[in-house]
Amino acid sequence: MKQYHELCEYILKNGERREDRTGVGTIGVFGYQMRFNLAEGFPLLTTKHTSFKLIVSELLWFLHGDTNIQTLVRQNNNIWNEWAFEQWISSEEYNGPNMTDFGLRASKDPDFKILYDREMKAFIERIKTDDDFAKKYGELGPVYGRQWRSWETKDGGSVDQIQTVIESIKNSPHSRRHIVTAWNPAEVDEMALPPCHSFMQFYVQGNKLSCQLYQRSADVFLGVPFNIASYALLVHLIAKETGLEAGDFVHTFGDAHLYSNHLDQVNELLAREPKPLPTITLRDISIFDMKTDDIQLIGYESHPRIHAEIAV
Ligand code: THF
Repeated sequence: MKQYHELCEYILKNGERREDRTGVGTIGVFGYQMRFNLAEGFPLLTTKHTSFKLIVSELLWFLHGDTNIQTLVRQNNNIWNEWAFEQWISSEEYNGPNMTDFGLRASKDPDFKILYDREMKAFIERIKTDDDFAKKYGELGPVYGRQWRSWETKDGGSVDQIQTVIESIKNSPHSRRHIVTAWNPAEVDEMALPPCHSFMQFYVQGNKLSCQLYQRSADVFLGVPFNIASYALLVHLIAKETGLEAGDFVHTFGDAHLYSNHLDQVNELLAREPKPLPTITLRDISIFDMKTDDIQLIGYESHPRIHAEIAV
């Protein structure tokens, strides 16, 4: 995936140092665009192992309108744990050791990291097994799933943006209003994390369905490989539901950054030779009924995973 390597190289060359919310520090640029022709293969990064299973379970979680991490952790998907944990440790009910700034402290203090790992493990175990606890502390607020499937309206009703966009693609392919937005200004404050991939538009030309995403903030080493594959898969799913072929995925960025503790890893990745892209197959059922096993990745060959710490 030349496009991803070029993005990393562009930031290494042009990125400027910035302090950020997490305290880790980044180098970043503002404004960048990549394009993936999905007929050339499925854009799952080959220069480090990237878990397709995690990408599928997260996307189906969004598509099912779910906003509680219980569903994810029961499928061993732990990518949203930190944001639920943050809410738990700042609640009245939490009376364990002080976990303020756990992400930053765990990366600097090995003794604290042991303590943190233990608390996190106990938290996730409780989310998995205790439904009442999960209802309260596994909930991330009105994040992607809620906005995509049931954006709340003034009169107390709701808008299913995904269903609506599927209908508009089918009924009026050349419309310039095939929009889904997760950015709901009235509810941003209630979300554990305001949506990073915030706004998408679909586009039909001939029998090809394309999609452009506006991503306001992008963690290029950890998040972006997931984000590319996730939206590429979404294009395949919506194309299937509307009887079209997958066209281009256009990925547009606001603040695209590399965290300062990911730079060695980026250079290691850039030194690797890309391998041919895999493909995917979908079971012939409605995308709303799909489970993880209905989406198969074929012929994925990759270099080994490169570990990096997530900034919280
Ligand atoms: N916050 C930050 N700082 N970066 C992000 O990429 C990000 N996301 C989501 C929400 N907040 C974010 C969560 N997505 C991983 C990947 C995607 C994530 C979160 C974490 C991650 O750690 N990936 C590891 C593998 C993890 C595993 O195997 O369990 C990796 O090596 O790829 C972007 O939308």
